[in-house]
Amino acid sequence: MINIEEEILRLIMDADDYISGESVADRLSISRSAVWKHIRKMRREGFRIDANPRSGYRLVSCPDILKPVLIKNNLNTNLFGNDIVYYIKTESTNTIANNLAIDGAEEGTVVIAEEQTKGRGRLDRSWLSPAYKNILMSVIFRPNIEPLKVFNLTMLSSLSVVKAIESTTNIKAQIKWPNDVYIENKKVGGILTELNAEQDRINFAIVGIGLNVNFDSSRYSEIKDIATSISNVAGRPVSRISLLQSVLQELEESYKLLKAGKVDLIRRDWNKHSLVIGKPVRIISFDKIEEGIAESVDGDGCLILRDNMGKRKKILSGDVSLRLKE
Ligand code: BTX
Repeated sequence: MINIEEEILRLIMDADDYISGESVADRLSISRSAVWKHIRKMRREGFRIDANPRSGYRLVSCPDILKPVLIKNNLNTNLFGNDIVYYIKTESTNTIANNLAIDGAEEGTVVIAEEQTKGRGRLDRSWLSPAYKNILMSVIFRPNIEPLKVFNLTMLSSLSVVKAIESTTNIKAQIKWPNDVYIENKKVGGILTELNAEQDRINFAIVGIGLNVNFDSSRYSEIKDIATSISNVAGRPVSRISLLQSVLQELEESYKLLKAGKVDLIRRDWNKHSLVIGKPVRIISFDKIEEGIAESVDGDGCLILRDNMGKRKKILSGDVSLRLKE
């Protein structure tokens, strides 16, 4: 189904200068007054569009909202972001992406929301995010890997987020095993990977990414001591569109490596960005607490912990939380 508003926007975005209302109307087979009605609606959304009775319309500037047409503009990917599904408000982008994937949506489909009413993290935890401030997205993967190797998707996604933050803002970000992104020892983002699989093959996986961009986390008592946002660290607002485009581009690069069997390259890079490797940590699961040094992460995504007796232990990421020891 074509979205007329997005089509109008695409036409005025692609025009170097003014484009006449008549030409927009003709190309979309709608009336000139219908074009004008959509333009007024877009202006209310924050688009600055110059309207000149003789020359037509000219786009002056766009708001930082995550409409697909704005994300696709100058996006250099072949897979990730070909199909973008956009919600102003939804329950959880992971739930929507899961439903779309069950209905056969293509690999690389991205679901984006400005706000979630039931955003979730691991272990039934919730993910907080005010509307229009952050990035809330889910990506459909249909990888040809064994279910046991699904951690590779979490790994390449967290690495992509870190690289996107660095290339767009120059801010150094790190990865806290298994799925969190940190800046200056505070959580700035998280990855939630959910799997639909048979015993020996993956039907699809949904990778949900929550990233705090222009969010004042100090206003949320539940997380104010542990969370930060990119704008907090940068000291200025950051373009969510550029950041999201960069995440998609990085995902595309890393996924190419995964498909080419070069997962070791991804792991090496991921380890370089790790916040925990080499550090004393505490691993908390529902029935016990273990302490030791986080030594490495193996091919299945397990953390290799050297405990205080010098014994190596393999920790599964599934149901544990990791804390860095002071
Ligand atoms: P997690 O389980 O590691 O993190 C959840 C925990 O993080 C919460 O219990 C809370 O303490 C803290 N937290 C909640 N919100 C924030 C925030 N905005 N910033 C920092 N800390 C926070 C991490 O799970 C994975 C989160 C994935 C979220 C995305 S958003 C798009 C997609 N849809 C969806 O429902 N989930 C994913």
